[in-house]
Amino acid sequence: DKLRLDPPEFTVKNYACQRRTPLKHNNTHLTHALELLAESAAFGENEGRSVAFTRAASVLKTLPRSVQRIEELRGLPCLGEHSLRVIKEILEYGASQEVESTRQSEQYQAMKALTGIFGVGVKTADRWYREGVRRPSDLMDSEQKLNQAQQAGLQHYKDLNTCVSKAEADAIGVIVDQAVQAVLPGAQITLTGGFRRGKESGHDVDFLITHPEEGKEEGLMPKVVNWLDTQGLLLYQKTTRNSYLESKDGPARPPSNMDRFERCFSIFKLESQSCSPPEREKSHQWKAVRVDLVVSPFSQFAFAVLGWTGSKLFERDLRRYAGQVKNMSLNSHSLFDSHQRCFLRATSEEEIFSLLGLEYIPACDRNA
Ligand code: DCP
Ligand code: MG
Repeated sequence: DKLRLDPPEFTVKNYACQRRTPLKHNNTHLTHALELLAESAAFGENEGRSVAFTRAASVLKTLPRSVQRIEELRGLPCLGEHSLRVIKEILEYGASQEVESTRQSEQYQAMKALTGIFGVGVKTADRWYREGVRRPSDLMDSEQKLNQAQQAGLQHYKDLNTCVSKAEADAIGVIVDQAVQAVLPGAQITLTGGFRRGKESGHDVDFLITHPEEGKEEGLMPKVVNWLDTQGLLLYQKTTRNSYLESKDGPARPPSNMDRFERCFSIFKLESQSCSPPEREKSHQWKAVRVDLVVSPFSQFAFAVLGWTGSKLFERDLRRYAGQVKNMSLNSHSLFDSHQRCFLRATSEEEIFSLLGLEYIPACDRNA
């Protein structure tokens, strides 16, 4: 019939790293719904289902205009039966029953609130939920044992669940640069994560630190953290050491996808920017802000920037594409060619895309 003979309305490539995903798009009413189902699946530790909904949402983000009819989606990748059913319902009735009942459910709301505590993952939140915990305040005078991160998370719950603005991220950038220059002149810092993709707000601020002279960056993190701490700028910090071993012909392959840079998960005490000093006296004079610091050797810097810019789905698909299409193994340290059995060097993100045979996607279009 006629419908089948019509060419598809849109064409979209399969992997997120093969297409441009700008920050602003035309289908937020659909993507928010699918992302809520993805989140709920993640709360149920169903990663496959969660990624499937995330991928479906991501495809809709790349479309140049708002979807009106389900038929327009014919031929698009990553849209499973379940996602299509949800989309169809929203297009026809304005909302999806499954999405709305999930949003209202006690379990979803409790898991959302509990995983919103810094230091609390799905496993812990789920255990607490089964033990009757529903809100962060339920933890205040309960028997539950909290580790240091969770204690800090609970203490600064409100601030840490208030979005970080770009202005606040920039203010923290100035402080981090000061700290880094004080302990290692010539070191360079780069804003990564969502803010590098052009987001105007985020849940944390991510920085990558390096030094153009290879080796100079070794042991840098404890010094930076100590400097910040001495200035009274840290409410919490946990530093993990670099566990990555260099071998003769290149970086050794890490056993997992996790990267092994020197890393610091922290909570900054950011003095209020806008208020004048007398106003500051009155009430809240500072804000707790989550900051992630990562130190990379210069030789791995391009891979580190690419790996820490995100989005998470873009990263996932870059790695999947490298493995499935190119028989290569990509992580935040290196690119390994399994066929030639060697590491491929690169000094820029552009080079890495080119080694993967991909068109270069600028950071602002990696909002997959
Ligand atoms: N990342 C990673 N491995 C991790 C954590 C993060 O590869 N264990 C990457 C992918 C993310 C980026 O680093 O896009 C930053 O992580 P965030 O969780 O801070 O995510 P975003 O910065 O993208 O978003 P938000 O605005 O929520 O901070
Ligand atoms: Mg971030």
